[in-house]
Amino acid sequence: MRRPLVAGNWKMHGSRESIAALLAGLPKLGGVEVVVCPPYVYLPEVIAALHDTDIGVGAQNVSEQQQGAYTGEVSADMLRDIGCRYAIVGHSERRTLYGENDEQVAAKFMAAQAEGLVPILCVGETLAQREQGETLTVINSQLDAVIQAAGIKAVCSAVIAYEPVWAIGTGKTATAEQAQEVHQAIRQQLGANGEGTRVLYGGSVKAANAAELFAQPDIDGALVGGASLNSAEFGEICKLA
Ligand code: G2H
Repeated sequence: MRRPLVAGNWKMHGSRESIAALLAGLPKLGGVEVVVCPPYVYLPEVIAALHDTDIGVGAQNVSEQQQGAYTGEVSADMLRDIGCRYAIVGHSERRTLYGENDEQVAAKFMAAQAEGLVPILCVGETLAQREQGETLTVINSQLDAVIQAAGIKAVCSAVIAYEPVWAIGTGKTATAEQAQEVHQAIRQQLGANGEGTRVLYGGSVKAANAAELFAQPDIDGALVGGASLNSAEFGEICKLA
C-alpha cells in the first residue's frame, strides 16, 4: 500500500504575509501525506509554523555540491540542518530555464539523499517529443540517468513526479489515461522494488481534475503548482488523494 502524497510547489511566489495566510488554511488530514515547498528564504519560518503538524516541508531545488565557493547555492546539508524533509530535483523549469542536464539532476538527487532528504525527482516530455511519439523513451532516459548514477534502490526510495512539460502552468492537463500510461511505464522501469515507490502527477492539477487522476492505479498523488497557492483549492486536492 502506498500512502498518497500531495506536494505544493509554490515556485517563486509569496510574501511573509501571503504565506502566513496560506499556512493557516492548510489541511490537517490523516490518510494523505501533505508537503509544501516554499522558496528557500521562507523555509525556516514555514518549518517553524508547521513543526507540530504532520505537514512536511521541502525545498524546490538543492545544490549538487556539498559546500564551498558556490555563490547563490544551498546545500542538502543546510536543508537538513533547518529541518527540510524533501527536495525537488530536476523540475522542468530548472532543466529548461537553468540548463540542468540529466547528469546534474542525478548529482543533485544523490546529494539530497546523502543528507537524508527525500528527493522528488521530476521527469517529463515536451510537446514536440510527445507529438513525435517519444514520450516513453524520454521518460525512460531521464529516469535511467539517475538509476545509473544512484542505483535502482536509491531511486525506488525516492518520490518520482511525472510532469509533462506541455501541461505545466498552461491549464492543459494530461488525460488520466495519458498520465496512467506513463506512470505504469515508470513503475515497470523501477521493477520489483518500485511497488512501494510513490509516483506523483504534476501539471495544472486542480480540484476539478484531481479525482480522475488519483483514480488511476499508478498515480499516488500530485505535485501541485498554481493551485497550491490557494489553501482551499489545495485542501480539496489533498482530500481527494
Ligand atoms: C508543474 C506544477 C508543479 P502547475 O510544474 O510542479 O505546476 O500545477 O502550476 O502546472
